[in-house]
Amino acid sequence: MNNRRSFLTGAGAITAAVGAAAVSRVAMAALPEPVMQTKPDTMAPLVPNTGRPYNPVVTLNGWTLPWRMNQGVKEFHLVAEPVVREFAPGFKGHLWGYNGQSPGPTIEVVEGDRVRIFVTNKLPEHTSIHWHGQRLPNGMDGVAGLNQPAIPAGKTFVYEFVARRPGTFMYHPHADEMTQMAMGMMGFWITHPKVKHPLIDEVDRDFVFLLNAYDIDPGAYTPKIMTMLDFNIWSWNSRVFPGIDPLIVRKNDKVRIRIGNLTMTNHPIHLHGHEFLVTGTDGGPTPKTARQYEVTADVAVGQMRQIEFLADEEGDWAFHCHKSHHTMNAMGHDVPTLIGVDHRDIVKKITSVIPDYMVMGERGMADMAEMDMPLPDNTAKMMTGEGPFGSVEMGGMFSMVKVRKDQKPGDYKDPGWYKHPAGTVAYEWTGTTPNPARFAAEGGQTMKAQNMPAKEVEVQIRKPKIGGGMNGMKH
Ligand SMILES: [Cu+2]
Repeated sequence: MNNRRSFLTGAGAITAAVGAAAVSRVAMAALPEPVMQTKPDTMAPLVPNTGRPYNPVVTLNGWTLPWRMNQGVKEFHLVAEPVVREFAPGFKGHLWGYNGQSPGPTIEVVEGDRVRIFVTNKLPEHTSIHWHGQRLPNGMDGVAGLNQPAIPAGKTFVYEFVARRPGTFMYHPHADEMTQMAMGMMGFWITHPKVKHPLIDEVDRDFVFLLNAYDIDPGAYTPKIMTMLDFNIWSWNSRVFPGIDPLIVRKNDKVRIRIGNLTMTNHPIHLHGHEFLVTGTDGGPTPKTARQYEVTADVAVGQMRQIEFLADEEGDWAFHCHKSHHTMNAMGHDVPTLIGVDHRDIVKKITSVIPDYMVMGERGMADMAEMDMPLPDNTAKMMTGEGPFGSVEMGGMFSMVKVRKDQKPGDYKDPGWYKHPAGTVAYEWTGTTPNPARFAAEGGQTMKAQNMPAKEVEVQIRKPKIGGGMNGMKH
């Protein structure tokens, strides 16, 4: 990431885009030039060079939107538009987003700032932006039909308000919300405190990302927008592991991570190796007396959680959603559990008719990570990510916090894999392995070995459903 630190000077990655034909050039001339981002990389923090100073955040696989000061007003320009987002190498989605990416850029302001946001709509339908969690005049709240007319395709609207309270917020459309959020329209908003706040600590690293989810069939590019529950792409900032960057910190850094949830279900976010405090929610900083140490924080739908910890243990620490299906990539869910079923004979028979037939899961699903099975184009492997000891067998909402004592302050460059001191890695026992006495006392093995004679196998027949919707038939 280090070589991208120069992005403020416009080196390569960021380009100013000319307004689409749909927006009148005269109107565009008065607007701040929209800044676009075409890469899914984690950009260096945007250090403010105008306006009030603050300690900037790092958006995981994202960036902060530059602004211009106009007579004391901080002006931003968001462009709602179709985008192509790389979820992970080899897997791209055709999404809707802002300024070239989904999610949109993070907006960072300071408590008390007067903010003016130009929103240009380059979508094929109307939109609006709701500034989730903010105190603002009712007419700026962005609910189309209720607080304002929707922004028609091709038009630009202006939102203007004072960022009244410090905290972590989100933005998203409030017009055809189901479609537009399913397509990836959302972003983060940070209001930094103007002066030292008794409940907001200074930290060394401050990361932000959104939890989002998509339903994209293997081989397809566009999310299905009607899906309510059975999503198959569980992402952080529209990236899936191993496409999600690790969070790089220096040993003994105070670290803050702000997580917002704009999916349709809750996500228990779990950090290994450290305990954290939940220091803030959508409602603002958490009172100190209400904070308790946790290793998992549930982030419910529409919520934001801000966690803080001292990164005082070196290593590569897993950091992920604890719903195990959310750390997998695209998969079908209508798959029977076949663990323990020896179906070699059946496979032989089927492959004589269907040569590509594949059996999944007779020893669990871990084989899926190693198997080089043919996937449709544009499909992320279900479980993947190569670690120093083999496949990590994860996808979706998974990353790592990499804690290193020799990481330089402010350096976010990936240091590679942790080098474990000798004698500190779990190892294979090569001595004798007597049967546990407990099992013997119970009268023998509770789990019999493989290769049992067929006659001892008790087979549960899976009966076909009769006549479709007769769910009651299932046992
Ligand atoms: Cu989850």
